Amino acid sequence: IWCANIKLNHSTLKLIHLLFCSLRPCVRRYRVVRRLRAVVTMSGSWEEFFATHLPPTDFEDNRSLLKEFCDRHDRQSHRIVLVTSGGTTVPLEHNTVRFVDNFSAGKRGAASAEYFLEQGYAVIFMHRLKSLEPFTRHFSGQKLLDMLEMQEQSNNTTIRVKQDSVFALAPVLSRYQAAHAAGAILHVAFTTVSDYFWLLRAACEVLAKSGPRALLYLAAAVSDFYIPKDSIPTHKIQSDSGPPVIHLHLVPKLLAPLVNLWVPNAYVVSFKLETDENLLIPKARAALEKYKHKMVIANILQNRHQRVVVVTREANQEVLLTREELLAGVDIEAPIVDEIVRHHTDHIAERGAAGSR
Ligand code: PAZ
Repeated sequence: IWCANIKLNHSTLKLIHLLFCSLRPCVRRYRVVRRLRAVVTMSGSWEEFFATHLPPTDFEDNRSLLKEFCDRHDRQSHRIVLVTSGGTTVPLEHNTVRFVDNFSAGKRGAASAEYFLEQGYAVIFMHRLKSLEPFTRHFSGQKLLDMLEMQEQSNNTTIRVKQDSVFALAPVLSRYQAAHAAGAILHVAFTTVSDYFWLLRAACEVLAKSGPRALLYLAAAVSDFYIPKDSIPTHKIQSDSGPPVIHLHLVPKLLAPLVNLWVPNAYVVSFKLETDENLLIPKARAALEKYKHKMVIANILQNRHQRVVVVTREANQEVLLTREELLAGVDIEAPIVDEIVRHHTDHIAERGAAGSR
């Protein structure tokens, strides 16, 4: 006012104040509309994706299992975590002989699921078929068979765990049996990126009821590209007609509707994988800024099992294993899960308090 060299008397100032107060709800409504419009603009493509791609054949069975699992744990007010794990495929033919795949082995998701169970969470383990799974991951390849010995006496064959393997098998077996006896873990499997999208949305639909008790831990390596259904040939691509030209499209970014529409009260953790260290933190921060979820776990391909950075709005926190810890088989997922559980507890307290106000 002074800069503009205009003098306003008291009643004019009061009028301006009143005008501002009456505009405030409109400003708030404008912000909400702008946020919704952003989702709708982005949603064009995710809705189109679901409208043009059929659900996987076992979809209804999995949807019922998800509903039953979440209802049961909701009744007991348990925290539920959805862990996604492993890579998605992009088929090049409907009768699929060939497909585009990625590197993910599913170690991050499988190990994290075990640590969430230890912390008392009910776990939906949504994983790529045949990728690593909780508990069995400790005995992949020939490890399990190497632990056994067989004795044959006349018609009687006995198979036993070798004495020096008992110490390795017993603790894992006991945690496995406890989790299954308590019905604390549900496995659902996907293969293609389209299967993954359908299952993810179905899981969100049932998790929405858990409000802030739901935690989404999206560690799967989901393809950024796909071939729309209409552009995929039915039969095996033949080589007679020369090298094929394959046109990949960008997949819709489901994090936008997931955070804003499907599970708006859940604590959502996404992952960011890069190969260039210089891009890692800027891209993790850009994702937080864009999708407005709670946390990004940033990691570099080559050392992803030794170092991650936990990126939240407030800070970047490095989680690092020493070389000795890594060689001794320590899982970096243990401190990652501890950190997330701490943040999730705060989130439940905040949202719970907001709900009761
Ligand atoms: O599955 P894995 O243990 O071999 O690797 C884990 C990971 C790198 C897939 C995961 O930590 C991750 O970053 N997932 C998201 C990848 C992405 O940016 O799409």
